[in-house]
Amino acid sequence: RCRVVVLISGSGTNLQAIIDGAAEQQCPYEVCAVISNKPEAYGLARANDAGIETAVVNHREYLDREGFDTALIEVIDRYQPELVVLAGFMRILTPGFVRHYSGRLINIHPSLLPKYQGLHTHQRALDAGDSEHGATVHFVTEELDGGPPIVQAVVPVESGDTAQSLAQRVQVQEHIIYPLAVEWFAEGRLRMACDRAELDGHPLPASGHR
Ligand code: 3YE
Repeated sequence: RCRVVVLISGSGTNLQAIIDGAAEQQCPYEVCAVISNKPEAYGLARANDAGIETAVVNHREYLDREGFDTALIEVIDRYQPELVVLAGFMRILTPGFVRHYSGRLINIHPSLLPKYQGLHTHQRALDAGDSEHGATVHFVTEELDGGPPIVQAVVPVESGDTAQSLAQRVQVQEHIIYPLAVEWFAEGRLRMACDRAELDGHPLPASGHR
């Protein structure tokens, strides 16, 4: 089975969806470790409950971004993962880190990229009066939330929505598309080639289309 390491900073609901996926019959991946930059992250308890190894690499204990990322690489690579999954991991990664895992590092972002890179995406979609919002799984490149998209989920914005109600609707879909993307990768169906994602050898739509 494809060895996956998951990085978290918080409650880990996407982590839980990925753990639940791994428990299904004939799942092509296994979560071999969960690593958090925050010692108090609830996702660590989720991993423990599932019998998965955990580690903390606390960014506050490092002088700079390079030092933190180097330490993180060292811990991740002990598990020899084929895929590294960011699941609510809230640190911007250095070019060196991104290069080290190029083509085997993915993230989920709560917007229909290329719209709303960065933070506060649900409020920004509401403020813009968008009728649709969603989430995007993408390969991680140097540019924050700028890497090739793999799969998007679209949800309607409903009248009376708040950032919280909209976030909830988006998260239901995140928990479907993230395990799906991990499965595709584990089955050898998903690649990053020349800054494009490919599924079964066919290019996936670049950012800006879907
Ligand atoms: N790094 C690169 N490219 C990417 N990290 C993530 C995706 C992604 C990436 O596509 N190079 C919040 C936004 C980061 C922020 O500014 N974080 C601060 C720390 C804040 C904190 O610790 O609470 C920082 O300085 O990194 C994953 C998503 C990152 C979101």
